[in-house]
Amino acid sequence: MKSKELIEKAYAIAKEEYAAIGVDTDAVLKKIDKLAISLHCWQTDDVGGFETPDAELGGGGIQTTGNYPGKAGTIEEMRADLDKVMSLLPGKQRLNLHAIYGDFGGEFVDRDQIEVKHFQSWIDWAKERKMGLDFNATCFSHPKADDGFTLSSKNEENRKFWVEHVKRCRAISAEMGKQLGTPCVHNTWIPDGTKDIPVDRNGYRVILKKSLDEAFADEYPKEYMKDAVESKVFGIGVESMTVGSHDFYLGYAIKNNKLICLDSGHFHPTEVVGDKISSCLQFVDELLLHVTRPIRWDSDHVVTLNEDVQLIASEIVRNDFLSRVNVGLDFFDASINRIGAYVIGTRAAQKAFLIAMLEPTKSLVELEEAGKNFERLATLEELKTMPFNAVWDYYCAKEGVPAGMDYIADIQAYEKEVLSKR
Ligand code: RNT
Ligand code: ZN
Repeated sequence: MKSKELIEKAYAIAKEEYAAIGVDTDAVLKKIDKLAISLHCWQTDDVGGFETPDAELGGGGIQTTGNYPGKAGTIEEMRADLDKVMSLLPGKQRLNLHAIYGDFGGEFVDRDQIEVKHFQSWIDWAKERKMGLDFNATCFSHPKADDGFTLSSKNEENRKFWVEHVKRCRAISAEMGKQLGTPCVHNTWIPDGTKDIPVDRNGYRVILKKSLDEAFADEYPKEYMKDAVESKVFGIGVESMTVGSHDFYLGYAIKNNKLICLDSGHFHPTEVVGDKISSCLQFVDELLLHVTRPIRWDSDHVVTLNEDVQLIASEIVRNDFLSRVNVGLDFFDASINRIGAYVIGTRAAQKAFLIAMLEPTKSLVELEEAGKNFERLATLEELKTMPFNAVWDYYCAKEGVPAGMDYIADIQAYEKEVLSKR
C-alpha cells in the first residue's frame, strides 16, 4: 500500500513544481470536487436490465462482447456493485439509469406502462447517498424495435408506443430531479437506421422530428429535468443511414433549446469530441457527454487516459464550461472484471479533469497569441510529464479512497468474495 507519508512527501514536491508554473494545487483540489461524473449503471450487467430474468442487450447496433463471470443479475447485485465502485472513486458521482433498470418486483411491465413507482426505490437509494440521478428511455432490446425503427417508425402503432415510452421516461426524470433537488438529464438515443441504401431518408427524418415534438410536448421546469438528444454516425447492422444523425440532432437541439449529447464513439474515427464542445456551446446552453473509447467503431471500450479524453477535459476546464457540460460515461466491457472496468474508466476520466485543472492555461494562451508556437508545443509536451500523479494520489488519500494501484487488490478481493459466487 502507498504510505500516507510517501503520498504527502510527493505532494509537497509536486505542489512546488506546479507553483513554479503558476498553478495552485490546493485550489485545484477544491475545484475538482465540483465535478460529478454520471456513472452509467449498465457497465455492471452489459446493458441487460431487469425487465425479464436473463435479459440481454439486443438490436440497434450496440453490442457487448465477452462473458467474464460475475455480471449483476438483480437490482441488489447492481446496487452492491455500484457501492463498491463508488468506494474506489474520489469525489462525488451521479448515477445514470436506463428505463430497463426499474424495480419491477418480478412483474413484466412494458415500456409504455412504466411509472415513477418503478423507480422510487432508486430515488430513495440515491437520496440516501446524496447523489443525483440521470435517466434514459430504452428504445432498443425490444420486439417493437426489431425492425430497426422506433421513433422514426412508419408503423404507426410502434411509433406511438415509443413516443409514449419517451413521454413516461421524461415524467419519471422530472420526478427524480424534483425529489433529489438536482436536475435529471434525460437522454434520448434511438437505434433507427438502415443496413442498406435507403430511398426515403427524408421520410424517416420527418417522422422522427414529429415524434420528438410529441414526446417533448410536456414541459418540465429546468430544475427538475433537462432533455438531451444523442446522434450516431452508424452501428453494426445500421451501416448505410442513421435517422438521428449529428446534423439532425444538432439542428433539433438548437431550435428547441435541448441539450446535445456527444458520445465519443458516434463520429467518424478522426473526428474528436473535444473539438466539438466550443462549437456546440456557441449555440446550445448545455451539453451531455458520453465519454467512451471507440476502437475502429463505437466499440465502447473502457475509457483510458488518452489524448481524446484529455482534450475533452481540457476544453471544458480551459473555458470554465463545467456548469454547462454534464459529464457521463458510456462504455460496457464484458470481457474483464466489470467492476474493474468501471473503476479504471471513471478514474481515467477524473484524472483527465485533474490534469486539465493543473494546466497554466493563461500563459499558454499568451504564447499562442504572441505567435510563439514552438514555446507552446514545448510547454504542452513538458506538462504531460509533470507530477500530476502525486496530486491525484493526494486527492485520493484525502477522500479516503485507494491511491495509485491500491484499488486493484480491492477489486480482486470483491471478485473473490462477491462476483465469483454469482
Ligand atoms: C448507443 C448509445 C447509447 C447507449 C446507451 C446504453 O450507441 O451510445 O447511449 O450506449 O444508451
Ligand atoms: Zn452513448
